[in-house]
Amino acid sequence: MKKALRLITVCIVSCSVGFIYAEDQKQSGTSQAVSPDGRFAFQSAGNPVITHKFTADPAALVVNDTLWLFTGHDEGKKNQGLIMKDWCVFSTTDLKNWTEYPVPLKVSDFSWDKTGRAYAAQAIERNGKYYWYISTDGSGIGVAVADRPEGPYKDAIGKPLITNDDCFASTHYWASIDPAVIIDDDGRAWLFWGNGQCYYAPLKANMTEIDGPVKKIDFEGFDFTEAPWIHKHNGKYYLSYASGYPERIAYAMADNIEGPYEYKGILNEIAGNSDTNHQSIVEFKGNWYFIYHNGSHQKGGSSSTRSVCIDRLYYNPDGTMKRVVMTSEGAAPL
Ligand code: FUB
Repeated sequence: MKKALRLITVCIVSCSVGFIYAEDQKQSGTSQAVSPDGRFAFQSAGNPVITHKFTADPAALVVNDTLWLFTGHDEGKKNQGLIMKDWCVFSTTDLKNWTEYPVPLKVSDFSWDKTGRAYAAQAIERNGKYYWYISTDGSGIGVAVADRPEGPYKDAIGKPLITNDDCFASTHYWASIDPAVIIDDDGRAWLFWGNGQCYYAPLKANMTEIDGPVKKIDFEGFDFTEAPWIHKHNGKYYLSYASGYPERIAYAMADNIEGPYEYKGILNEIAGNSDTNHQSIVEFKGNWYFIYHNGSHQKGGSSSTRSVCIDRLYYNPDGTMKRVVMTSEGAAPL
């Protein structure tokens, strides 16, 4: 009875500021709250950033003063294979206070998907629309579109944008995964993807059609597993990617988006608690961040129950990147 009264009091007080305080969802030293429209506010207490669910394959997008985080969602059991049915969206303005939005996109939203597996994805903004490139475990890469970063999203073309048929140097069924997208300073958009081989192609300005031949990245020392991510810094192109297995993150640099790329070394070591290690690299409010997943969740983290972490990324004076230090403290506060 006492407990019920306390809960009612908490609800009344919290509703007046727009959120219902969820007492039994408290993270240690942090608070969480659910709003009537399904938004979920929480504070991170370091790494992993998100502890109320398992999240993987982070892709960050900075829009004005907000960092939007698009993730996959591990729903399986510890070390028992991947179960991933939907994707998640989170936002923050300070890396400490986060909002999660109602599920914006499910793999079942793509009628052509036969795998039921919501693999890695990345979203980008163009002309006020948000394009979310998603992958499945073999049915191909799709693109969803929304008017707002938090969605709701819908399949933009009703068919895959890329299939295994485009992966001309691959024979395995999961070659067309892990899309990474960038809009270059000249306005040209590019899609990179792959497993075992790293493919790329230009996109039309409508962001929903390929605009040229599919090509493949190659350079000396390129041991590419999956998870390409392209970013630009001081006029140089950086291609980071998961290498080997268990995965570490390595990277290469180039003066042009199509290369030639030069291998620059390991950026993030094998996590040890997760076989995969999928990264996103962004500048936010003047600092650079390395956003990745590992299996460090203290309650059941593993290769199939992964969690997103954020740490700082630093450049050397010559433009190469310093090796990332994975921390428990994380990158917040700014
Ligand atoms: O999360 C599913 C798959 O595992 C991703 O597509 C890969 O990059 C790896 O993280």
